[in-house]
Amino acid sequence: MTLKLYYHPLSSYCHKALIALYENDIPFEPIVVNLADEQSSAEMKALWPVGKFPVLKDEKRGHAIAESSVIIDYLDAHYARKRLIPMDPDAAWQARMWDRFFDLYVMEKQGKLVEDNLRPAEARDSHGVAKAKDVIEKSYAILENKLGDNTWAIGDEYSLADCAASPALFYAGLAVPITDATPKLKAYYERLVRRPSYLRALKEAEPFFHWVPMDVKPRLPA
Ligand SMILES: N[C@@H](CCC(=O)N[C@@H](CS)C(=O)NCC(=O)O)C(=O)O
Repeated sequence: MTLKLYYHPLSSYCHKALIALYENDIPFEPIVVNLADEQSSAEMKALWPVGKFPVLKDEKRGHAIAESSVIIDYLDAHYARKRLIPMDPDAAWQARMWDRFFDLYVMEKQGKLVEDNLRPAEARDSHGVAKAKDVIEKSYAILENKLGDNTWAIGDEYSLADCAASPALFYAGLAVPITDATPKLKAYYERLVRRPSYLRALKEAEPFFHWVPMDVKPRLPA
């Protein structure tokens, strides 16, 4: 197989890469990595010493590509029939800007909540957790204003920004629920989690949902 994806089915950033692969029916070999196991992660770390997944290996072109947004950019350039970063330059910067928004102000903050739950009681960072939740709440309010009548993050076309939004909102919603107080965001979230590409990634993650170190465990959309 030309493409190998080093990933874990539960990982939010890996969901972004999976969505892009599934959106375009791009064949790849999935390689599940256990980061806690040195042997399991050695091959991936040899490709990307930072040691974070997803990592995509393209055996045909001889490249290892890291960072979920860059993987999507690479798939667009070489494998996608339907681009996730639009050709139109103004739509392209908007897709990239909102991808950054979801990664930095929703996904990373959700990561802080997960990381804190894994700490021993005496090392918990309640100040950092409160700050992270505050940023997520502010992000929801920004999105409620931004979405308007859009079907997807930047308009009517599904893009890179929606790939980032899907896992960011799916996991952030466990700690900071998306409610009727933000109806446009709630409706957008419902569209995201029912999109076949993301639903497929979620169904593959479901057997591992009980591992998520949050009080509220993820569930498949009803
Ligand atoms: N900016 C990176 C973030 C990747 C990332 O943080 N991945 C997490 C899993 S969701 C990871 O590998 N964590 C393991 C670690 O930090 O040791 C991307 O977009 O791919």
